[in-house]
Amino acid sequence: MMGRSYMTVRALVLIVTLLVVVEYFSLLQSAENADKRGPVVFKLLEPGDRVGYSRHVLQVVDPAMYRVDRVVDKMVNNTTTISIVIPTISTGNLTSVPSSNLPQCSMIPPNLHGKFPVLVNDIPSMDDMSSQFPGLELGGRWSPKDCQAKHKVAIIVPYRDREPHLRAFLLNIHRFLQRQQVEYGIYIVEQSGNQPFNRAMLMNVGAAEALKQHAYQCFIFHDVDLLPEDDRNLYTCPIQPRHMSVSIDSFLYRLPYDDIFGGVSAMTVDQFRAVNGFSNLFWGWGGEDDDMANRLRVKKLFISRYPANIARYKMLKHGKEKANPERFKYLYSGAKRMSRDGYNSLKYKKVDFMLKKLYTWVLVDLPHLKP
Ligand code: NGS
Repeated sequence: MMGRSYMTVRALVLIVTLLVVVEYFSLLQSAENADKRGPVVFKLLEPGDRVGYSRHVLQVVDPAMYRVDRVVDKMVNNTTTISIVIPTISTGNLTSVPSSNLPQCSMIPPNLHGKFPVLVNDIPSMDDMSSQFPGLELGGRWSPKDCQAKHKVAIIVPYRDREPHLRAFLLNIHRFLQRQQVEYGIYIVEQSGNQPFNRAMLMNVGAAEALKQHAYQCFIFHDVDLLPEDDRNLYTCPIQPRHMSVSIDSFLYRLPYDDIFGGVSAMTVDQFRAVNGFSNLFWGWGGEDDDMANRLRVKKLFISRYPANIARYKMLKHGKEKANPERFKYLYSGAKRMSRDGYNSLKYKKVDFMLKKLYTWVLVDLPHLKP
């Protein structure tokens, strides 16, 4: 009798333990679609480290790193110097009637080259380069002259202190985009000062500034060091958010993990608004793109991709950046915060703004915002 009830208690303890373990793993919502092909490997990923295939970034880190133990109060700069920017997002209509008499551009642009040699040597000065693109309007804007573009795209580039990369980027991207017959503008959003780089916040600023200027339909968020190698990789507005930099030469043209959304990615204005843009809290390298992937999942949006043999990029060489030690904490708690941390809480001080020949330049001071 005693033996039987002892067994029952043991069985109950076992069941409760199992339930706790199951609950714990289900809380790791970001890893919900764990790769079926292999066991989860926990390893701290440093900038530039490459690991085997994983579904989500949280599969390659120690879970202890993303527990929220304490919220560090790092707070706010003098708000009187900061312009609060909560622009109304105008929604472009992809099916709108053309406003000119030109015929609509064809779905498949006629002058594509496919794979083409990316230019990385002997990049001209900005002035010399400008004369290579006589069709550009001020601010690095362009639209096809003999047809009505189907897509109005703002290319948003978070930037600081990489002038040679910027020249190479501009030379390649203008040539590339003009073959694709999209209407576009290039926005270089530069962070002033020496604080850690806040890529995501710069992208929010870029979206706000671009929409103040024109009724863009979508954004392509673009690292300055990535140069597309194949012009069939169309920079059009996506149906579902599109991760564009699928295969990069320095990663041996392999996707590091399935939910990656960094490098180059495209979202419509509506999709961007639905997820409240990017988090403003990621200072330093890493995690902000994974946070966006989580936001997309919460809003039931899916990451789409072109085939890897087309969505190919060359990465320009640069040193490793310092990883943000807090990225896992903010990543793990991101879904809870997304309605109040993002585009609707964005603040920045616009230090300078200029419509240059090859691009629109926005120089900003970014404040630390409350989590
Ligand atoms: C992950 C980062 C992402 C980053 C990706 C690829 O580990 O932000 O590596 O980086 N996530 C975290 O650190 C949480 S790359 O090798 O391209 O520099 O985009």
